Amino acid sequence: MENSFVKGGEKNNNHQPPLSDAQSLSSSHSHEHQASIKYLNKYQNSIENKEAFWQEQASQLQWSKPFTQVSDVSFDKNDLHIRWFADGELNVCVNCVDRHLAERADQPAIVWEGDNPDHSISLTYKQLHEEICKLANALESLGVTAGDRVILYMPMVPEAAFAMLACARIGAIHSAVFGGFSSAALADRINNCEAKLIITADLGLRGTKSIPLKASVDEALTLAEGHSVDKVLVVKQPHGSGTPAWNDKVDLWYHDCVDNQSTEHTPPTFDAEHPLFILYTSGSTGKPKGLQHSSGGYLCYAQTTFKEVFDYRDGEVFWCTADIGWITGHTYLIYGPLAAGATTIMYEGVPNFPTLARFGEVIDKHNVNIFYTAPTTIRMLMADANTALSGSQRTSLRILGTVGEPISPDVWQWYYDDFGLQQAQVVDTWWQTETGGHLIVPIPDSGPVKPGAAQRPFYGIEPQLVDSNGDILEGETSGHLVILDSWPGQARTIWGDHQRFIDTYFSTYEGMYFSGDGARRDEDGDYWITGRVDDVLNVSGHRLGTAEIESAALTYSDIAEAAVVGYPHDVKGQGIYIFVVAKTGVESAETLTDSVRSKIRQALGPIATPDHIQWSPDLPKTRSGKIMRRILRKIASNDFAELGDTSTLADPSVVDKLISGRKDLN
Ligand code: 6R9
Repeated sequence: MENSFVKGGEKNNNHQPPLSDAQSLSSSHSHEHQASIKYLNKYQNSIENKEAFWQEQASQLQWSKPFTQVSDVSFDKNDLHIRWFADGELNVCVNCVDRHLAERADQPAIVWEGDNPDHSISLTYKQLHEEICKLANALESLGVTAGDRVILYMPMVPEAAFAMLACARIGAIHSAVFGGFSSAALADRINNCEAKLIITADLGLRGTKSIPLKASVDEALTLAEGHSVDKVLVVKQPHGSGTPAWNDKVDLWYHDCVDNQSTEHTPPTFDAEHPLFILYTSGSTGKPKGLQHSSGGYLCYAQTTFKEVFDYRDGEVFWCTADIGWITGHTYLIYGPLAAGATTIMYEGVPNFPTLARFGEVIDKHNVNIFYTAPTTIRMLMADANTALSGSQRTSLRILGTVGEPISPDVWQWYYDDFGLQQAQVVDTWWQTETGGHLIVPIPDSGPVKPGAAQRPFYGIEPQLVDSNGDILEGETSGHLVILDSWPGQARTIWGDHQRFIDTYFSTYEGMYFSGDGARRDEDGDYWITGRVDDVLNVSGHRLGTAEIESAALTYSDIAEAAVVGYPHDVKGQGIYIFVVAKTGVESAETLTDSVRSKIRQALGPIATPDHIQWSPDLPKTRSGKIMRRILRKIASNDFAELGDTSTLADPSVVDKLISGRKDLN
């Protein structure tokens, strides 16, 4: 991509600097904030000639059989279907690895940085290809065939990347489950997708903590009664404890299956719409949803956004800190960078091990040019900036990305000024598990950047704001964020429940994809994401449904009712606050707080551990029995001033009791 932000690969200080503070965004300066003509032209063209635009992008993949139709899409809830490049055939793994061998066999594809600062491994495209072929052969010899589901419950080790790509190679559908999820959450996913095989490790390592992954898989298989798992492949970690509990009928060591396999494997080809992976994410109701992504459209979108949004240039080193258990770890740790022939860093550990200086040290050690992380991590670094910035120069940085939650202008500014030394452009990328890749983002060179704003639609993307009737709002305004038309990277369905897919995303506002987020559009037409408008929390950049946490609490036999809300949290963005009502007859309920907390942890995993548990004699309900969460959110946030109208409550006196209970907790 042609780009004047930095010319000819040299560092250049002539680019238009991002605005130095949020104040300078007043409307009197709005003429300075216009997006660049070049971006506007390209954007306009991508909308007016959408098919031609995506045809051009998709032609940058290697197709075994070219497609003749670009898209076949309807957002009508009575006829919902999303298909891109549907009669084309390709192999996703070939596109990420094999096709680069001619030119990049000896270029590092994945650089793995261990939890221990003395451990790192560089794998060239050639070596990556060999490892994937060996595993693909092993999976086939275990009877895994195209369309089978394979769960990956893995630490951030190279085998996790081999596993994703080997599945893609043989057409097996992978479903990565974050290692921080509990065995109960894993069991739900095993059953939901009817997994045939699980790939895991004996232990995971995060800082000084060991995570007993294999033991959790054992537990999950006990919980997932009648499951369909034949085999569990276990990667032996050098720091492993020796022999985990073992079931000879099911468990196999990864190295025993893989080491003697051939390093060659002839890749079959698959339809563009063949499912590549399922990834579970939380919604406002019920159990997590398994979003199903495609092969051709997803990869086209991953590659295009990776190259454009990070302005990737040949030979650069890219580091995305996300875990492969999340969508960011799929699109921008594995598929996007490898499709583009980049060098991608995979880091096993956590930001503060051995110290908070680690991220800077890793950036220097591997000369990282593009760094992509979450606001929660930036806030963590910022909270002890001296340590975080010590011991590293970070002069290799050219682009700094952020994702997962709104970034406040002060955090944005620190990221730009202090972490990036005012030399790297910040790109705040808004997107979702459902969208497959970036949708709203200040593409480098698309015009001046505003701290805290995701700003501009990516090429081919048509965002809009609507009111509660679904009427499109014009100009400077706030509303619910919808997307009017499809893009290739969009999820195709919810695994096993297409109706839920339609109901969740295409029924609130007819003919539009509803994101579940709210946003503001400013006088320049730039978007500012304000956060979820449904009952989904964003804790440290992770999505959690309040309903899931409530049902976990309700499995505790002494609890009659539970209501979960989010409240502002300095580092996590949002903290989890749970109001619980004990069953009649339960005495000194407060003494049960710790065991309720561990029950929820057990049910969902450590990321869902409540920050505050408040016992209350009752919850604020309307006369029709609906919990007024608006009031609970205010109370949890210690904001008692404007509780709004409480007259419709069945028992308004409950509010005072909640407030005094809140004050006692402080
Ligand atoms: C990629 C990812 C999606 C939800 C999304 C929104 C929030 C993500 C954001 C952001 C403000 C950004 N979100 N990026 N909010 N600015 N740049 O995070 O996917 O885990 O599915 O979460 O995260 O609320 O709806 P996912």
